[in-house]
Amino acid sequence: MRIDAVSIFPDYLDALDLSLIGRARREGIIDLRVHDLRAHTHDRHRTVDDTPYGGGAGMVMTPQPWQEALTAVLGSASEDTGPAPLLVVPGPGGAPFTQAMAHELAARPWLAFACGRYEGIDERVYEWAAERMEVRVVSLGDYVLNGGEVAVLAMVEAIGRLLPGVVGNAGSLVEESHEGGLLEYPVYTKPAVWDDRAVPEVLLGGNHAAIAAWRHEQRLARTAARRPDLLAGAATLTGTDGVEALH
Ligand code: 6GU
Repeated sequence: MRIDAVSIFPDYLDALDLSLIGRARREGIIDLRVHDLRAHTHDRHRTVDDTPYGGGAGMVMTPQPWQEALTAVLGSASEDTGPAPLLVVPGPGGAPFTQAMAHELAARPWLAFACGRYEGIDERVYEWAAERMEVRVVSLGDYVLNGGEVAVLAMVEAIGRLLPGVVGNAGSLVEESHEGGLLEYPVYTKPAVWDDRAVPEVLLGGNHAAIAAWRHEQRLARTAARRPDLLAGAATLTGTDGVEALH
C-alpha cells in the first residue's frame, strides 16, 4: 500500500519508522512517503499561513503550497496506485475515524494525508482537491489537537496493522476491542497467583467452551461499563432491543 503524508513537521512522522509499521515499511508492505509542505513555498520565510478573512483568532494555511504539494503527490502515481489517492484530511470537524473506516482505508491502494495546522486550511483547497481525488475529513474524536500529525500516526498505525503480513499473528486482529462491536476481554499471564491475586479459575481449566463463554460475558460487562453506546448500537443493528441482542 502506498501512503503519502504532507506536513510542516515531517519529523513528527519519524515514529512511523519504529515497531511493526517501521518493519512493514522496510519490507515494502507500506510505501510511506513523508513530504515537507514548506518545500512548496517560494518566499524567503517559507510562509504557509496568513490571517483569516472576516477576522477571528489564529492563522489559516494558504492554498498555494497545498496545491503544489498535492500536485506533486498526484504526479507520483504509478500502475500500483491507480490515478489518484484518497485524500484524508485530519481535523476535529471530520467524520469519526473508526475500526470500520480503518478496514475501508486499508483496502485502498493509495492514501494521502494532508496535515493542517493552525485554524485549518483555506476551504478552496478542499474544492480544488475534490475535483481531482476523493477527499475525506476525518476526526479521531471530540477533542482538539494542534495539528493533523498525531492523528496521522494513529490512523496509519490502525490501517497499517490490518495489512497482510504486518501483524504476525492474524488471530490477534479478530478478537480485539472494536472487532465485533465489543471491547476486549481481560487477559492474564504467568504467574497464576501474583500479589495474592489469582487468575480466574476458568482460564486454567482448558475447557474451551467455558473459556469462550466467560470471555464473552467479560466483553459484555466491560462494554456496558465503559462504552454503553456500543451496546445500544449493536442492539439497533440486530433490530432487537437491549443487551439480549448480543447473547
Ligand atoms: Cl484528526 N485533527 C486535529 N487537528 N484535531 C483533532 C483530530 C484530528 N481529531 C480530534 N481532534
